[in-house]
Amino acid sequence: PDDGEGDAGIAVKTKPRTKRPPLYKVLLLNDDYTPMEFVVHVLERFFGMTHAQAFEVMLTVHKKGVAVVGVFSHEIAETKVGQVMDFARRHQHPLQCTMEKE
Ligand code: NFA
Repeated sequence: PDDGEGDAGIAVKTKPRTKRPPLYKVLLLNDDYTPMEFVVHVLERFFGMTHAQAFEVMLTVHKKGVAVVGVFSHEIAETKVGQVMDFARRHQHPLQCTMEKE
């Protein structure tokens, strides 16, 4: 605990620093095999997008190769990635979802 004094009894200011937790981008990657409708469904189901939003984001991934589909705390991002990877594997689609520190 900083008592606000240096070794020689000199007052030393310590800035009150509030620490915000780091955020993580969740990325969806394009592939040649996952059906477009499946990707749209994933975006609606796990990222709370409307059908129109989901379709738009799906097309961005399809055309650009990758897109950020959300930004979350580490724990929430990990959960989303796990849910998408699980769901894709259960339906035997190669869809890939990853996360990276913002
Ligand atoms: N490229 C896939 C197709 O043409 C669709 C897709 C979009 C897959 C976004 C993965 C992510 N069926």
